[in-house]
Amino acid sequence: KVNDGGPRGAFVVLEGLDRSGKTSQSSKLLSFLEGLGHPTELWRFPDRTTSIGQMISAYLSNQSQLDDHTIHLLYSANRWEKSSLMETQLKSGTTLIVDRYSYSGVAFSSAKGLDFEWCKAPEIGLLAPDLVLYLDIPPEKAAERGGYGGERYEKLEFQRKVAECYQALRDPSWKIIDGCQPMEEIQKQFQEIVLDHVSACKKGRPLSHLW
Ligand code: FDM
Repeated sequence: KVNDGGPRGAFVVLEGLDRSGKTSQSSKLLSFLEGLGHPTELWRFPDRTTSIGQMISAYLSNQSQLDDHTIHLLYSANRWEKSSLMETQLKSGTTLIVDRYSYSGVAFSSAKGLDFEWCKAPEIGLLAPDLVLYLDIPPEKAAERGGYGGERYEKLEFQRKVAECYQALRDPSWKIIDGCQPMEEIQKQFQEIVLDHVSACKKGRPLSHLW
């Protein structure tokens, strides 16, 4: 059913460590695509607006404690609860720029020591992005940018482990962009790559599933 290959919006995911610049770059991408007249929405995970998202938010701000497996499954459930809307939007021709997805899910939980394959399992069957843009920045550089807030994972030691886990997840289709370049430079590179995918999806490209 999903695999009909008709014209649709592109599903673009931005990944990277905390403070790598994903959030600024994703809003820039949104205005760029909108400016060209492409219907586009900016999404992010965790989506803190749902009731599952509120549980995640409370956990991240240390207002609640949850077992590592439990929080992992909540993150995954938070993606599953949005997945049919995601499919509808893509099929209606809307491009989705998504700030974090299953890759964050696996990288952050396996950085805590959970089994890598176990972490991947609940993501099986979710829509696969057309493009993963990885903003590559050394954990030390990210920490120097300051503004590591008080959230649970915003600690240098932990971010180092997350970087290693992202490394293990990377596949050759990912676009790795040097996150230490000036913002405008990154923006230009993003724009070019994303436009290619928007055009390809507009012509028709089947949706696929993880992993
Ligand atoms: N995070 C995010 C996870 O641990 N698993 C996930 O599946 C996702 C989507 O949540 F530290 C972590 C990554 C980050 C935190 O993300 C909140 P934002 O981008 O700072 O809201």
